[in-house]
Amino acid sequence: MALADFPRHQLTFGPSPVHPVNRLSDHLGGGRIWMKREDVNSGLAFGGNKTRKLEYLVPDALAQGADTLVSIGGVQSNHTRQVAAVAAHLGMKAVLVQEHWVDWPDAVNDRVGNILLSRLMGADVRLSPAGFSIGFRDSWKQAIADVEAAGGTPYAIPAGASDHRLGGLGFANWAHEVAAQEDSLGVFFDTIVVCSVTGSTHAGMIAGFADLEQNFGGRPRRVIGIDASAKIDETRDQVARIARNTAALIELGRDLRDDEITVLEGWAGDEYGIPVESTDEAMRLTGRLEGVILDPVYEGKSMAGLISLVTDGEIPRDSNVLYAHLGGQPAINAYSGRYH
Ligand code: 5PA
Repeated sequence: MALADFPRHQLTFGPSPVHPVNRLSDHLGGGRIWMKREDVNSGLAFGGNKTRKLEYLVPDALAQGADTLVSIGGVQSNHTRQVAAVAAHLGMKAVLVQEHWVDWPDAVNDRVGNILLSRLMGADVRLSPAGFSIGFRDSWKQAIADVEAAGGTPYAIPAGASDHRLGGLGFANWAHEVAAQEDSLGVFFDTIVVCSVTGSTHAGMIAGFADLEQNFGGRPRRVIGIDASAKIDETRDQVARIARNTAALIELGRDLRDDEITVLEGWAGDEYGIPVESTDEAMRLTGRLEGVILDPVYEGKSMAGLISLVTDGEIPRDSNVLYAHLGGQPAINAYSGRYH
């Protein structure tokens, strides 16, 4: 089945905005940088990259007669907040397992930002002491079993909606959206930069851009993932697996090559969820020059990567670079001890 034939339940406003960030480009003195803004893609609890992925999971959940979305993430997960919003919007319940992914000392870490918003939207929020992992967890299986035991019909959504058959479709569609926007703007983005953790954002893009090239006469381009999990091997494996599954699902018509799957390390610091100096610098620079807010867990790290690649000339001066801003700002409130 071609991508366009998969059922999609629209949760976004429509195509997300694309705009240049000229003061940042001038400051770095390299390629021209633009942003595509998933942080303002929806009216559902500030949106973000998961809202796009969920557009393709929701028809499946509805077809199965589910009444409860069950998902998992860290205490400050953006993903679970978006699941809570989508459940509220559809008149469903949400059960969210929030694990102790980050050892962060902020006193209000489990009371502000994303978790506050999820509670406000009526989700059943369950704190769990388990550490960082993007895999399948007992606590999540237990939550699913609890819903069933209470007579409900759960729909299970893994961390970041990634390790799911349909998880890559949202960003495969994003690639097609970019191509349409390029046509109307008269620009070609030869390089895409995106943050990668559970992997289906980056993986979906790889499959989608390959589809454009293979089946729609598109030009080749680089899609560079910046690891923010500090577990580079796991991220690479996960991105490669989801990209290949998604490519097969949308009937790409060829295998993805290894050189189409690029996840770079160097900006995650030692641990997921803990900002380092380059993260803070990227956040402050983007805030000061553009009035655009990045978070310390994901986008601050991918922007740090972009800044290095542009400054070093790894991304050439004549490049048009599209930075995927994937959202995540609510978590900043849980980092008040660092940014004041
Ligand atoms: C997240 C993920 P992927 O997980 O698809 O690789 O996306 C990485 C990413 N930017 C990038 C933001 C703002 C994100 O929230 N967040 C997770 C969450 O639980 O919120 C899945 C980890």
